Amino acid sequence: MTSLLAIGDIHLGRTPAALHADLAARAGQLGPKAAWSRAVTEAINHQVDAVLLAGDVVERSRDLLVAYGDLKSGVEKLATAGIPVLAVAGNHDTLVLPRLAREIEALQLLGAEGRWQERSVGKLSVIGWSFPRPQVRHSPLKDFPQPGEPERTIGLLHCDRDQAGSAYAPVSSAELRSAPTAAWLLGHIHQPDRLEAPRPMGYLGSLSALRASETGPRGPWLLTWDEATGLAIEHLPLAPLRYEVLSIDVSDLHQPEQIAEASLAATRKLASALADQAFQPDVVGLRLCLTGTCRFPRQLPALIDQLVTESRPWKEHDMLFFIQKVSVETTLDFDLHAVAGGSDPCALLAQRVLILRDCSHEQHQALLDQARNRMARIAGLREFQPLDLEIDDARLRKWLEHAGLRALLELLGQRRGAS
Ligand SMILES: [Mn+2]
Repeated sequence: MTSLLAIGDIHLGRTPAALHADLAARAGQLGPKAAWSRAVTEAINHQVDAVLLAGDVVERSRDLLVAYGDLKSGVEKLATAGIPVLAVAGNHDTLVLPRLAREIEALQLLGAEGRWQERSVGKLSVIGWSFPRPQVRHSPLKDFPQPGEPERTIGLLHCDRDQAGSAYAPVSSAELRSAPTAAWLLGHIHQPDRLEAPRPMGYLGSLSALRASETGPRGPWLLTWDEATGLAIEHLPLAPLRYEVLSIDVSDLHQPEQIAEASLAATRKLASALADQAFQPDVVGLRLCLTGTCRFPRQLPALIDQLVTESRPWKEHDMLFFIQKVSVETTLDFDLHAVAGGSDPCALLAQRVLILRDCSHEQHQALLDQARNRMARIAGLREFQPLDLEIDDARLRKWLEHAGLRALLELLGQRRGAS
């Protein structure tokens, strides 16, 4: 049997973002460095034949020393255990990975200078291609060579799949499918694909969550091959930090305070599901999503603010949980069409919300354009320029609808004089 541990984007040198302030001191044990060290241990425990790195190993291409120590100690541990490391360079590490490969003997760069290169590992063969410079606008698969034994060849590539015109090695799914390999293990996109036998093909995903939006399990993949059964692949979600979306239906809640209890109950359920799995994260950042019909919409903004800023991490099943974000997807307890029927300010506002929701309405585009002009002026202010805000129609519509409904709730509340 031959086995490989395949690792997607590590981004050594990046510190985990969006941690709770109480956990700031532990950031170093929750980020890429810690996940890399766990992956090394796992590779040694499984006695794999090689570790594969699919690019973006380091965060910044210029800083040799930021990633050098951590990468080197892992690679050397693997070398001592007789496990070679094969890496392709991604767009982030065109300068630093070749330099690291020269400095660290056991680290082998595959496909330098943008030329495909094949290496045999046990009974398998790994073929890879490295970014020769930070931007490559053509598909590396254009000059993919015919491997000796395609049914035993594993392709390793950092690329932008199905994004024609991308500056990061654009390839199409069709190209990948028709290339003669037994598997494609890809780097670049941080959301892991569902990699499955008999022909695993897709993104390995980031080794650990680099942003709070990178939700769900993160870790390396264990690929095994034997003569009788062929390829098998398994995700090992060993990253110490994980973000999870928790949906909470608020329809049956009568008081705003009950949201905290509902969040605890949902977290307990998640915790016991995680406890049953082979790997548990140390820390879980919760992204609560409130759904259903809310009986106290006016109190929601203040409550959410409080949940995010005042709640502290708590422990369930030996894992620490904290609330990272709360988003509101609740529906209203009033009929927007009925409100829009009148002629008062509430009605005028409700009419515009309805126009926002109706793409075919004659005033729809004009409303968006008007808002874009106003927002572009603000986004263009020197203070906000680093945000590099892209104001596309979809985001604009969401922002406007959100603001419109919030104002409408306030107005309706004032009209009723209560709640
Ligand atoms: Mn990346």
